[in-house]
Amino acid sequence: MSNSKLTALCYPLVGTAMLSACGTGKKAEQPEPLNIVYIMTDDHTRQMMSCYDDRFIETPNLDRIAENGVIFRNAYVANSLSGPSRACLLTGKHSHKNGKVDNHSVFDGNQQTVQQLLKQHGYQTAMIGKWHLDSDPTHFDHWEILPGQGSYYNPDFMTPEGRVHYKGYVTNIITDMGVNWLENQRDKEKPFALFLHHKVAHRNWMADTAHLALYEDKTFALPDNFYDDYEGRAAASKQEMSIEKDMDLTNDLKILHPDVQTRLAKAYELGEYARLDPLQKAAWDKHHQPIIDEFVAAGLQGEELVEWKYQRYMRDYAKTIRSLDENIGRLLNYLEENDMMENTVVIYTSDQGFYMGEHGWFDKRFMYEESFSTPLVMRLPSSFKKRGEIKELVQNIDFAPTMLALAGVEIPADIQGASLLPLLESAKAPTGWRKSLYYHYHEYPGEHAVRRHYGIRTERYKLIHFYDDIDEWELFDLQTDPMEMDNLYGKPGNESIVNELKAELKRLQIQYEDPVLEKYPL
Ligand code: SGN
Ligand code: CA
Repeated sequence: MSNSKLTALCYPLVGTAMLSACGTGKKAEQPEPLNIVYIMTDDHTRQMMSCYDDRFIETPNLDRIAENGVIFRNAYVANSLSGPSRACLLTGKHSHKNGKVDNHSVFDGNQQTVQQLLKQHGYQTAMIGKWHLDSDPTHFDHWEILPGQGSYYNPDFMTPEGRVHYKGYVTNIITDMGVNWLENQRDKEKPFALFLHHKVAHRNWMADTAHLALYEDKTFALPDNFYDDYEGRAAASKQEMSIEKDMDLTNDLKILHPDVQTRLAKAYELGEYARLDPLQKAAWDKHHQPIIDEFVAAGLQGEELVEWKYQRYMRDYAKTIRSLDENIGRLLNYLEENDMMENTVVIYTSDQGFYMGEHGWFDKRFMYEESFSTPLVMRLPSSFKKRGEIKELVQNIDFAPTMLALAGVEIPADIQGASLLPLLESAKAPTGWRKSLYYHYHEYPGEHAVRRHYGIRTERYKLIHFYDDIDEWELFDLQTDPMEMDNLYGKPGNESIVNELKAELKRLQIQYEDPVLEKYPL
């Protein structure tokens, strides 16, 4: 074993026994490499996970992960969109470095990835579920992925052997595949990294028929800024992700009726709705028909209509999360019953956050808190000393180096994220952790019309520059204005904080080598 490898092993795999052996000249006890179960959902936001926010729903099984480990209060993504987030995860690099800047560019799977490095160091690697990188997975011993966004019902999967059709509900199927791989398909002599990527809770929020009746009696409170007028925020005023204007009555809210003609009605009727088999369709129609009839008869307008849309949206989204939560419970039970928890780290996160009516929106993309943030909880073996809340600023570019550190693999110098292990190893926060995060969203022109922007977030402030066809800056004081309604940029008294933040933004753009700095020098 080379020295560098030994150093790497001595640090992260700790166990006290291991640490005390390091550097003493005594023969080190060989620690068992840790297994990694990385679960990532799509568009699951902190507002809909009870260990973060208990206003709306209960998620007891997701909360179980945090209860037996840690909850990150300040976890963020680098670019709030599916494909780019997945590329950040696999490479540990910002979008401009890994090349997957938006949902249309093709990910180059020949570049260095976390699964490649893990595999080189003896790990079994598996990728199951939503992939969304437009090129085939590389360096996985096993993969079964949804084509594109995939389907909620009776989904197809792509495998190295070709396309396979499944019957049932996608969240159950992905969990079954994960458990089946753990139980029957892997080499049990080797440590493993399982990437389980759910489709839930992506638009158009199709619930499992088993959960259709849930939340129907519940009225969800409107966020305080539901009727935002976007004053002083030009980019926010130009988006196309409003519940009022852009949420589709048929595709998104399942009102399939000849009197309701919408832009996406045919996409729903010939798409997700048409995939239901006769039994599923019978349950679906039985539940939805009375809602459709009542809606058409009511002829809602104005605020009544938009608030009706909000309630349906919240209910459907909540139902898909119920299914997820039950399936997370099933997977945790499997790991517990098979005595795997003492050598397995379970990571739960999403590809980004989402708007649940804040600013009047659904979707993501903006650097505002709801979509810039992402849930992040980890279940940890007892050898890790940290439990409870972690408040440091962390980002999805940190996931790859964290997995490498868990595996005792040296972290290549070109990885831009930082291992989170120092935050997990001791009850005390490490000194010298990052004080600011960098963000860059690239997909414009594009669906939902969110302008390109980059920015910086510190513990207290956020500075954003929207560029390309507009040139607008925004400054928010998150302490006094957590909902980001009052753009302080250009208002007297904020000059010095703007200058400080711009200097820090420039430092990050240089550190991460973002070429945007050449075009918009700071
Ligand atoms: C689809 C959705 C969009 C969503 C993108 C990206 N439209 O195109 O609302 O923003 O995916 O989502 S839909 O009518 O087809 O549902 S991402 O999570 O994959 O980035
Ligand atoms: Ca997503």
